[in-house]
Amino acid sequence: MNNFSKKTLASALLTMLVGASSSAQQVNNDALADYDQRKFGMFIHWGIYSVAGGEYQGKTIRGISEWLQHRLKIPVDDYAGLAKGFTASQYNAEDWAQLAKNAGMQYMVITAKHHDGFAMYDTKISDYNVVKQTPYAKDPMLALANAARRRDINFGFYYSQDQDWADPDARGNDWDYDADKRQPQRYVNAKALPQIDELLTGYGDLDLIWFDTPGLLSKQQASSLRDRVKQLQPQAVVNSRIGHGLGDFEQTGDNAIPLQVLANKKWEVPATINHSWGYKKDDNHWRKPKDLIAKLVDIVSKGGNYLLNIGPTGEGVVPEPSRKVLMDIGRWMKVNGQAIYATAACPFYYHNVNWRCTTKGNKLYLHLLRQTTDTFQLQGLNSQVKAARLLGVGKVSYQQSGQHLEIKLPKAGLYDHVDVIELTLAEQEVQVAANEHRTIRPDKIDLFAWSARFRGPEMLFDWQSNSVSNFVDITKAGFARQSANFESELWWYPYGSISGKYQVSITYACQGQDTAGTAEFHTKFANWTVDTAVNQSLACNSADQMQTVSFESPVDIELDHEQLVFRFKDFGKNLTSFKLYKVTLTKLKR
Ligand code: FHN
Repeated sequence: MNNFSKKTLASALLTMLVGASSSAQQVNNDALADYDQRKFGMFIHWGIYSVAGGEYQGKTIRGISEWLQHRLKIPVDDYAGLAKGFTASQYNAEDWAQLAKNAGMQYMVITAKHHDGFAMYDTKISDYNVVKQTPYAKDPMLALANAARRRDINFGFYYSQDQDWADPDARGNDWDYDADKRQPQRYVNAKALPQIDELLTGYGDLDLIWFDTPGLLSKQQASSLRDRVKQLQPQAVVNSRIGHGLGDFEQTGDNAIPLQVLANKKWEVPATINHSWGYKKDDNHWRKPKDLIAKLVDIVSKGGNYLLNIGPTGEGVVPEPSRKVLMDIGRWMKVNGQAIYATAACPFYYHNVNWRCTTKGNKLYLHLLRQTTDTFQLQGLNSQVKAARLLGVGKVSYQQSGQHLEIKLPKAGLYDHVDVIELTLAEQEVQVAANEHRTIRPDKIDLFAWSARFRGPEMLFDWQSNSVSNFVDITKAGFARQSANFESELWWYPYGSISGKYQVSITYACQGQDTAGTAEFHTKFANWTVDTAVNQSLACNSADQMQTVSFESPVDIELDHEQLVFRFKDFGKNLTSFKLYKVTLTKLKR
């Protein structure tokens, strides 16, 4: 099939998936199909916050570095001083684009203006920009856009349309400006719309515009931004953080992966390699290549795209650990990218975190995340397997009897990356037994520690024990207890797939006479307010073996609960040895 017909077929498939509501919003289906096929992108957070790296006048903020100004309530005039340190002396657009290419990334999104309101391009709308305020004194964006395009990497801009801490009429800065006097329409007319126009007219063909934190803008204001994009660059897709349901594709929360396959709409997970988006000097909690490859696989297998972030310094240096991780992912992608790009979501339900799958026509790719024996068993496959091979290695033997498939692997034990088995099927499409189909099981749901978003930077996942450890007693660490402090929490995202009254039980290990503390499980709405919370003291034992404890009270889960959260309400003596394997929700009969 040539490229055009491939694109048209993909576009037709996506139209079927996305359905009528999107066509009413005039989605460019070819562009959306192209975006869907690319799967893996590079996000770049670069601004004058990159100069501070999370430190300002001897204070280090906990949490994400690009929020420095907001956390410390730094007046705009003082914060602007950071621009003097923005030299970009090592910035090399070709090198950044090549890094993305080597990592197997096929699109790129960079912050043209983050919440601080500082434009990282040559805007004529305000002098608060990289050309006028920094010693670098140039526009870094065109070179990057062109470097990306030369490598067939799609290119787009991030634009914070609602928060702008340098504008009295925008949302966010209530330490310099009086929120009551704010006139958002004036800001939209005078800054947001004209800047969006500049970005859409000055940098060639853009593939996407990535809005963020919709906040207070009205539907009419958000529509005016979207209309501008569609008039000036009809092929550019827009993410759902434009607000009011006006996006071409859905944005999950940051680092938030849905529990199960979501194949009825296109979506993307923006994610960090450490825990900050902007460069942060003290954030050395770099995720390992295996963890990130597994996340990529998990996301793509559920129908999403993965937008993975780098945070260069004010000199334009990509921190070495993130560079290294990306190179490792790239090596994996060279062999296994065929099981990622242009694939469709897995048709199976996932009972555990040991494997994920993707499909492409008559190919079924089994991604082995956690394999402890030398055979892999798959239940519920109704298609006939014609051939099986381990990508990068070669043929593997298998036995199929009815709906049961057993594959013999060349080695046993835990691998340090993800191995992929490609099955060639007799049918043009994978057939799955109804009882193994991907719909979430409403009666009993395992929330595995691995599939959660880890909120605290210190938390560690261990593939061997399949559990998360290193929960921090934030009161001891000397941090005030606020949400911004990123205490040790696990967040799961059901995306409307769970509702009802559930018994909560947790499977964990900890060692000693005392407790690990009082665990809390709670539900949250999209605005992050806690709805229902239940708690339970967690006893430890000398054997340090996994045990399951049920909470005394059940929890009510509603369809619009965005997050399900595990955390410690208070901290016991044995917290340091605590390891969480999973939280199980069992539906109670009414
Ligand atoms: O507040 C921002 C944050 O700084 C970062 O840019 C992320 C990336 O998805 N978006 C916002 C929070 O969701």
